[in-house]
Amino acid sequence: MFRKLIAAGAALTLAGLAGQAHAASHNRDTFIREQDRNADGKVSKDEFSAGRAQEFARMDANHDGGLTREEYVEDFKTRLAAKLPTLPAERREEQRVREMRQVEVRFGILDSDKSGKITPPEFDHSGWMMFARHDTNKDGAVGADDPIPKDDD
Ligand SMILES: [Ca+2]
Ligand SMILES: [Ca+2]
Ligand SMILES: [Ca+2]
Repeated sequence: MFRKLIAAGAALTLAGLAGQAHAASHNRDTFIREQDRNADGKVSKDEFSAGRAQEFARMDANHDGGLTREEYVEDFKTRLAAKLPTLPAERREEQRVREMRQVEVRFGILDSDKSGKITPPEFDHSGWMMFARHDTNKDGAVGADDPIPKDDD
């Protein structure tokens, strides 16, 4: 049990670090914290849509409307480099290796047609899947009133 709790804690830390990882968070409260741009405690569809579009544009370094593996990974690397110093020194390298491995996996998932680029529809698809997952009461917004799915941590 204790061991399980520690594992859950580690997973949460990881989720927190991966936070702005374009895979909108699996954790409802993290999701709200990251996507609630007008700070009313809820994420509306418009808000989410605007935030995702902005995020995509930021990552699309050469502005060609697609995210290459390099653009996607470089953007993540920059943010990871800013966050790693907040971890205990002895855990940083391990965490870095793990997160870099995960970002590669995420790219492969997001690039669903394996064209080598994440297109806006692919990016949106994954985002809306996550939005729908969190909006458990199906009122079109994600808020603290949405019961957390049973399979969540
Ligand atoms: Ca909001
Ligand atoms: Ca690009
Ligand atoms: Ca809702």
